[in-house]
Amino acid sequence: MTVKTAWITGATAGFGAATVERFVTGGWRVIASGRRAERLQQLADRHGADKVHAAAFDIRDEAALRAAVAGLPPDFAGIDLLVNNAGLALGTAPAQQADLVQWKQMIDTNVTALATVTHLLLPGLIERRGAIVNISSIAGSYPYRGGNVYGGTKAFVSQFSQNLRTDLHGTGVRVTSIEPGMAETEFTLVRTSGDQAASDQLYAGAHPITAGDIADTIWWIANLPPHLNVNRLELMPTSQSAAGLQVHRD
Ligand code: NDP
Ligand code: 8X3
Repeated sequence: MTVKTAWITGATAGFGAATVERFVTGGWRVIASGRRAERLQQLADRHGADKVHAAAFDIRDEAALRAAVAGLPPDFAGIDLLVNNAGLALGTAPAQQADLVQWKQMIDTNVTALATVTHLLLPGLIERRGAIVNISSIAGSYPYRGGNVYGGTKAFVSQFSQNLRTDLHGTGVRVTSIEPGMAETEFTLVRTSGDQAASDQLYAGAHPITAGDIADTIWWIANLPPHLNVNRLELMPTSQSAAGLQVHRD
C-alpha cells in the first residue's frame, strides 16, 4: 500500500502533537512543523526520520516556510494532507483594552500564515487529489467577551475553508473546517502569557475536549472514502453550550 504524507503545522503541542502521533501510528509519514525545534526533534527521534520530518521555523516567516518546502526530503515531498493547525489566541481583554501587537500576531499566524501555507501547497495537493483540514474554532461563530480578533481570525478560517471548497470544485481535493470548543492544551497558557493557575482553573471540572479527541477526528476525516467531504464540523465538550445575548440598561 502507498504510504501517505501529511503536513501538520503546530506539531509541538496540543492538537498538532497528538495528530502527529495518530497519523504516524496509523502508518503515514508526517512533516511536523513549529518553532520549538527540540520538541520536533524528539518526535523524529521517537518515530524515526523516515516517518517524521521535523521542520522548525516560525510560520509567519514566509522565506523560512518556502525554504522548508524546498528542502523537503524526496519521500516527504508529495503531500496528501495539509493540517493547518498552528495558531493561537493572545489576551482576554476587551477590544478597547487589548494590545495591538497581540492582535497583529494572531492575524499574522492564524490568517496570513495559514493562507500562505495553503497557497504554496495547493498545486501539489491538486495533483495528488489530497485534502486540507483547517483548525478553526467555535470562537469564529459565537462571540464572547475578549474573543475580538481571535474570533475574527477563526471566522476567516471557516469561511476560507468553504470558499476553498468552491474554488476546488471538480479537483477531488477535500477541504474541512474543524471548529472545536473548549479543549485542554497549552492554548490557555499561551493566551494568558504563562498563567498556569488560570489555565487549570478554566478546565477544572469541565471535562474539556482532549488533544486526542481532535487527533481522532482528523484521522477519521482523512480516512473517509474519497467521495465524502466533511465541510465543517463543530465540536464542544458536553459541559459547554452557547449562552445567550446581553442587554445593557441605563
Ligand atoms: P497549543 O498552544 O497547545 O498548540 C499551538 C501550536 O501552534 C504549537 O505547536 C505552536 O508551536 C504552534 N504555533 C503557534 N504560533 C506559531 C508560529 N508563529 N509558528 C509556528 N507554529 C506556531 O494550542 P492548541 O493545540 O489548542 O491549538 C491548535 C489550534 O487549535 C490553534 O489554531 C487554536 O486556535 C485551535 N483551537 C484550540 C482550541 C482550544 O480550546 N485549545 C479550540 C479551538 C481551536 P510553537 O510554539 O512551537 O511554534
Ligand atoms: C478556542 C476555543 O472558546 O476558547 O478556540 O475560543 S475558545
